[in-house]
Amino acid sequence: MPATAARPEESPARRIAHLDMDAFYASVELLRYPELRGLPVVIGGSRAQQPLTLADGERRFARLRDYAGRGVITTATYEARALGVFSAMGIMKAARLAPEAILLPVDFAAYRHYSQLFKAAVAKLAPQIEDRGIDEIYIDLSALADDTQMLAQRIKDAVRAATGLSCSICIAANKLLAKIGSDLDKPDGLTLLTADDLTRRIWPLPARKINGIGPKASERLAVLGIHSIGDLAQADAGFLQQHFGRSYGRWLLAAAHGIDERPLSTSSEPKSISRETTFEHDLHPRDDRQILGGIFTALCTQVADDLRRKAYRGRTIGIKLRFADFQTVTRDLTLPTAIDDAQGIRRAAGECLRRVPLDRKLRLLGVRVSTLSGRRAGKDRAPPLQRELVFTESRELGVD
Ligand code: DCP
Ligand code: MG
Repeated sequence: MPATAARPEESPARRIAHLDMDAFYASVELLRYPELRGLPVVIGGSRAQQPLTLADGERRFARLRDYAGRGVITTATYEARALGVFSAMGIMKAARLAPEAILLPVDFAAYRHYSQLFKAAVAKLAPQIEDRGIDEIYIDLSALADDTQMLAQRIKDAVRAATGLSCSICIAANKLLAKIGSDLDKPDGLTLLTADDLTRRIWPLPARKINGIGPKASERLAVLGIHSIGDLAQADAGFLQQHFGRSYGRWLLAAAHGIDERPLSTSSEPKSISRETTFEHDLHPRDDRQILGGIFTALCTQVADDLRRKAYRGRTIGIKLRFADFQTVTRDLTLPTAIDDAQGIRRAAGECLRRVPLDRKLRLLGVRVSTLSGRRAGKDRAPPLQRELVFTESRELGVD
């Protein structure tokens, strides 16, 4: 009997979506150049491939056949994929397969912008989101009342309304299945996977379709005669553990049976909020006392604003000084209650400052508030500590 049989049943209430944008970079480019719709288009060029706009307004695009260099394709439209051109392929190689395909340069700023737009649109409908990168997210829909199909459609519609772009979404019992499923009906897919679909739709797929079975593992599996997810599901637990180690061997079998109890990692809770600034010119605590005082107060005000905007208070107030020789010193103190006001932060930070000998020029000053508690979530309840928010700023100082 497989090792998975002893595991508890997955809670039927879980509904996890995986959403992945279709041909993401290429689709963003098509918003800008709609005349390229329906054509094989490849994204991967640099400035030299920037389209030229002629006097009559017509645009002239670079073609793959004209490319010389060592660039790599980031993505391609589905029309280009039909010609055998894919992500990570060298552009010169792609040019041999699809010489007439259009080549466009990458514009990460535009892709980041559309990434934020689609994520914000989804967050309005379903706030439990795990961010998996520029074009994919997991969404936990378990707490929502609506019909699964309707929810999926509503999310797709919201993404399209916010961006003009299509995405593929799968809703399943867990992240592992949802991730596999969102690829099944691409592009513009809407896939619902139920327990019955495991043997019918998942088992025939190659083992490498499981997120976590990379090229090396799938090669080793193939050597052992295991090609499909179904083959893996039928494999002996001891055999797998013997070849892949206890932990990975167990995981392989569980994954092939569609078992995955990982929760979404939705938290983006900061563990501290800070502001720091590097001066244009080094400043001396005595000679530039007034300027430094102004900067110090401004940093405290900015941190207080950040705290309020994000609805946090903090108990630990700290400072950071970096001297001209790059020696860095920090001091902090912890208050009995959490605060978020600029005066309180300034007072506490001033106390910290008194504990540093100020006899040399400084190049950086920073103020940090930590031991955060979320105001919305009730008094002084510490949020999970995960990452730091640091706002850095360089500003010009008119030193007289
Ligand atoms: N990307 C990249 N290099 C790769 C793979 C991807 O730069 N080797 C970039 C370009 C893609 C984006 O990441 O547009 C998202 O990757 P996907 O794997 O989701 O690919 P696409 O969104 O382009 O296509 P699909 O419709 O298959 O999701
Ligand atoms: Mg994608």
